[in-house]
Amino acid sequence: MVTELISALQDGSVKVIDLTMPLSESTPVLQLPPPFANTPGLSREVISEYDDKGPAWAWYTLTVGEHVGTHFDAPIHWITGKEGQDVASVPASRLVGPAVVIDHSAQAAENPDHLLTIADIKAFEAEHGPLPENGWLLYRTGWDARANDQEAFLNGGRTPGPDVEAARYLAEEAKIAGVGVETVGTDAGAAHSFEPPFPVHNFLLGAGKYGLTQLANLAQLPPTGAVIVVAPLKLVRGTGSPSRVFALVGA
Ligand code: 23J
Ligand code: MN
Repeated sequence: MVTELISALQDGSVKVIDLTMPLSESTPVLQLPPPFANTPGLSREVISEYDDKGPAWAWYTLTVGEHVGTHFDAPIHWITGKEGQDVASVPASRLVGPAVVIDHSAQAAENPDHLLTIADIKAFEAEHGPLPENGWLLYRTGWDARANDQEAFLNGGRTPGPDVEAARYLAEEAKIAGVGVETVGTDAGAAHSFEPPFPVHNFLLGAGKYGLTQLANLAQLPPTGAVIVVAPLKLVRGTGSPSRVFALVGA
């Protein structure tokens, strides 16, 4: 009941956790190897700043790639999903739902190339039940601790993520709406050399599901029981969008 939710928010028994990384000129940005083009990060130009172009106000023009910072991947981002939804076509009901967290922060600290496997997902499901229908699998790796340092965050392209079979399972078997990660992409850093390349993008977006990257504060979520609210811009023809992402968590 929403009335109970209101009371719980008021008495603090449900907390709002911000899963969003700050978006600025220093937010880490993906770097693909040549010959691929890269996205610009955030930059801005002054329109006016309490000056003769606007004496009482400040405002700026943003230049930013769709896939910068904490952001959402829509199906049309990938060629396998190109007949699918753009960001503006994603129904709001797909952007609010249950979230579960698989925590591999210990494994990723040991080995930055660590991969999530089907066996890991099935072990999680054996303990906690199936991945939630219309919900999100959030993959915790501890990578958010590196987000203030582009070099540590990109780590020379060595970052954890799902392997090919896990990506296929998440796209084709699980009933989830999407997959969220702390790293710069939903795919592992080595995924350009997987077969197919970038399997999470390939399978998940091809199945009409969604991605979320550069999440923060997943350590504050329980393995199951949180609700996530994902708020990308309603960008027509958008392949992705910087997003604000919140979780509601019981005390
Ligand atoms: C284009 C190509 C490869 C990747 C990506 C984009 C992303 O990570 C993204 O933000 O969608 S891995
Ligand atoms: Mn993206």
